[in-house]
Amino acid sequence: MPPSNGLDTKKDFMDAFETIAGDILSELHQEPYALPESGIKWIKENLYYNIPGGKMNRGLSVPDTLECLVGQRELSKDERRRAVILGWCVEILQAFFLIADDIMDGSITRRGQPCWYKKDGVGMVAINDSFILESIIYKLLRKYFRQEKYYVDLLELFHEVTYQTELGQMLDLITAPEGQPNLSAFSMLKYKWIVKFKTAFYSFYLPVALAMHMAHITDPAAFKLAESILLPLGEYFQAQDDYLDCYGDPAVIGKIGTDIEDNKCGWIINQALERVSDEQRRVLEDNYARKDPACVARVKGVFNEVNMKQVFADYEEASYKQIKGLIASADSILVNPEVFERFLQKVYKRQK
Ligand code: DMA
Ligand code: MG
Ligand code: MG
Ligand code: MG
Repeated sequence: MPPSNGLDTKKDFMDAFETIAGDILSELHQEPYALPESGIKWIKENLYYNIPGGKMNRGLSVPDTLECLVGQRELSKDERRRAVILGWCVEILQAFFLIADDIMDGSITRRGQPCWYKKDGVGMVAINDSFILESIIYKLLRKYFRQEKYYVDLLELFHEVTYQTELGQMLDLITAPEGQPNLSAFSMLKYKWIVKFKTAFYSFYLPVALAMHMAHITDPAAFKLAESILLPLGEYFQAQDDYLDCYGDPAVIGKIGTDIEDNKCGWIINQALERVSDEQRRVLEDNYARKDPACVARVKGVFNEVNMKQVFADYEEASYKQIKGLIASADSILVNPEVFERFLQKVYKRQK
């Protein structure tokens, strides 16, 4: 029996991180890099501080999905090892985005510790550190996949998904100019575009598409099918993230919410705007996007008045049903629907 979802899987996954970090650091010791010891120490800290420590759902889902796609037969040791490497590449991509995201969002904590840029002695060096993490993805792909027929597919996929995420982050940021609330610039339509691009492609489509390449799936219809389920799932996931930003427990989610202060076009504000009176709307206009706890409290007060907790609970149920429906009607010859079902179960009603 292949280890499915259990502790072994997680332990194997963590062990592989040591190998990856070792690969990267030992290459930097040698020519042509011969990186001075201070640089080696810095990169080591960058890797260990920023890459592990999350839920690792994205990374773990690459070997998990591959196992599902090959069906009855067990993964070979080599297949599993390489699926795990691809999983870490997704986690590294995520770490790269998060370092930059925390700077741009002015966040304080991440995964229960100070954001990297907030650490003493790091500051804006963090910008370059995020670029280094991105470059490391391509080092690993080259080392472990260069001989594969699908190597170029992996490269193109990482490049495209990175571009998509950056476009999403851009629209997220320009729709939230600092200190200048303009609630009429928000809409659910814009929201959906932002979250599809900033979150859904890299968090949900990418890990599955990587496993599909490893399983030698080449039919474009199979990739389209995966997208048609995983993008809506990603939208639901980001709505949860937005909800938790306001209502989650920082001790559980590992980060302190900043969306109200940051003027974000998030799920809660868009849903609230569809339900407020003129008077409540004025309270939102006067208090949204202000870095003052009293203003944040007034915004949350209006959210409570229009019952956003219940609105979210209803949305969560509706999303679950909608995605269940998408999975049920998917062509199971193209992709084993179990792939999507596992993802859905991982995110449904999550608290962190
Ligand atoms: C997350 O948006 C998107 C990316 C690409 C990191 P966010 O700022 O809501 O994320 P978080 O709540 O984790 O800061
Ligand atoms: Mg953020
Ligand atoms: Mg952000
Ligand atoms: Mg968030």
